[in-house]
Amino acid sequence: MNCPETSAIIRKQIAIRKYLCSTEQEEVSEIIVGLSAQQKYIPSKFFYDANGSKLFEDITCLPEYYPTRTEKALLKEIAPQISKAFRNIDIVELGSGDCSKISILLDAIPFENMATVRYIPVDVSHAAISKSARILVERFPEITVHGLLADFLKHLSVIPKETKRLFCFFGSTLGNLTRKQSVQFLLDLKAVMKPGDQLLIGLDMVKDIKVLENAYNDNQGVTAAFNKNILSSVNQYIKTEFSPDWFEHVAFYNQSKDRIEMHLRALKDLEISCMYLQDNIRIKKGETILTENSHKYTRRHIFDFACITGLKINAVYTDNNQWFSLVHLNYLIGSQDSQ
Ligand code: AVJ
Repeated sequence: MNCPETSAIIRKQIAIRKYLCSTEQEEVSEIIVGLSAQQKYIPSKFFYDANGSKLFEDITCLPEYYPTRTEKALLKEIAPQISKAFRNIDIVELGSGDCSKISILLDAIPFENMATVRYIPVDVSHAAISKSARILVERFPEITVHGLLADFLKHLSVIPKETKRLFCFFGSTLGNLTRKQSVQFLLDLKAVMKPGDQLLIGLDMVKDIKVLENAYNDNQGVTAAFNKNILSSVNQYIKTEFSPDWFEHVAFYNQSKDRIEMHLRALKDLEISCMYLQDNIRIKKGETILTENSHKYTRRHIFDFACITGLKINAVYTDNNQWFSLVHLNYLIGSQDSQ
């Protein structure tokens, strides 16, 4: 498999463009701002260093963590319907991570159309993009991969526009944004979409609180380890010495806001020095740092999103328990005028 011809072909099929700036200044200030707020917080994207990405993969296999498994099964079910018409299309995946979800969709594309399909993963992790690009071109030799090393919250404008596109936003990643932020994000996304483009978005639904809370409080403590691991990411960026042992993992459902909140709760009074701050960071025993919001949705939210963006709901697919939904939206010709 490793002969030079093969790798030459693979190289031709894969291009990766980088749009992230190399300085870490922005990240440093995002963390500092969060730790200086009244309710201290750390932006959730800092979960995903190498160790955190691995722990997240472990989470997706936990018996309590239903979302990934449910979404994949659903995707497998609907893929033939959605993919049969794919020809001359760019499939853009926002926050692509490993390529396991997109593979399910690609698997259902008729073979004769495969060479007209380009896959555009957008992710902040170079490792994730290059690894998944390699796996995909091995598995689908006809396809072209055009990776974008970018933050989809900031760099939507760098996504190629020449061809009609399907935007995929799986995993209920939208749930990390507050309601206000998610509406703004969908409006930003709509603003780069053109008539003929489509959006396929995965959303975790409101359900029995026990099921929700168990999914974020697993028996093996993997979610707790994932939560505490964010501190090592913080230590890297702002050169602090937070210890995971000073905190306990807390995750609960906030019913008034339809979201799981994950926090790190201080087990004792803490004072942490940081070269970027004049004063020490002070945390009282029992005080928490919010590390993640994971919003859950109802049909009402889905219809509101469609209404606000002016995108047309083609279908809302859901599993028998209605635990997870895949929403397929179209940008219809003329729908930019109908708002
Ligand atoms: C990747 C943001 C969808 O909110 O369920 C899993 C991350 N956090 N367990 C989620 C997560 C704790 C996950 N998302």
